[in-house]
Amino acid sequence: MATRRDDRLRIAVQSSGRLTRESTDLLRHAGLEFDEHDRKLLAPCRNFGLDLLFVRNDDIPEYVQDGVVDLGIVGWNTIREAGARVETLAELRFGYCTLVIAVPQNSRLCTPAELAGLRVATAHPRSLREFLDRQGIEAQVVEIRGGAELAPALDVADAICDLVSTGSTLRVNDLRPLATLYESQAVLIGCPTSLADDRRAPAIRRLGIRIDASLTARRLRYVMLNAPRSALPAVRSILPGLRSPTVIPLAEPDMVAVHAAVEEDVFWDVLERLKAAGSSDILVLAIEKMMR
Ligand code: PRT
Repeated sequence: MATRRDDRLRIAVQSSGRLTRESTDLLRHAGLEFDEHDRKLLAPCRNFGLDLLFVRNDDIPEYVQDGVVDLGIVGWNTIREAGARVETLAELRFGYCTLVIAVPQNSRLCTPAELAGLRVATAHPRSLREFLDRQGIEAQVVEIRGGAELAPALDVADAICDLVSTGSTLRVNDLRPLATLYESQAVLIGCPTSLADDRRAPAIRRLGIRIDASLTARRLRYVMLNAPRSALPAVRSILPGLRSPTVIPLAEPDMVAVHAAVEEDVFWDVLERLKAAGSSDILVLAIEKMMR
């Protein structure tokens, strides 16, 4: 366990890669002020007792597990692959991807069971072996550092196991998915020792509340609309899962204004239904922060 010199928290963030921008954006949106400089490993926050440590993605699970840092932002797949003992504190809703086994378009393989006796190239050997063991498939795992998609064309492997987000890398390389191992997104992770440490836990909780408020605000829209009072039951029934909306009488008799927060996932559907129920002058605003 690394010795820590002070009581400032440390959070590990990918230094340069797919998760970097959204990780730092999230922390800024949670109200943290810091500067990023090229080639600087450490960015101290000016308004919170926290230092950002910019490191390689694959190092983050171990740094968090060993207490080199208290917190980290990393893809869930990376923790799973590292087998790290860390606590997942929040799902961050970016860095979405799926770990799949894929084969050449013209392959005769239709099921993962048919991989028995064949070679699968991957940079995710632990996840692949776990999957093969669970399914009782005896295939050869060919460990590579990257560029798995080229392995079948180079006759290094018969199939690959790699992360997919848009699917374009598979398409460009004439591959098709055969099986899905798991889905992943970026997560906030914590070191179990730091979380149990009375000197660190309160600050971690405060930071967690800020990040949560920021995440909640990001997935909600504030909707304001006008509606005939007679349409109120229908309008309210369209705004499910939320606490009772705010209803304000308007100067025009029999008209009310309704204000409510609506989940981004169902946002367009809800808007169409509100309109069909007789709502008008629908105004939609972004929410800066939201604490439940
Ligand atoms: O460079 P560093 O050492 O810091 O790490 P790294 O090379 O592992 O980082 P990076 O930036 O490639 O990936 C960081 C994390 O982003 C991953 O651990 C995942 O959690 C997440 N992520 C999300 C992805 C993808 N989507 C993704 N599509 N990571 C990699 N890919 C690759 C995939 O391996 C394949 O080569 O993108 C290609 C497929 O993409 P599509 O869009 O064509 O399907």
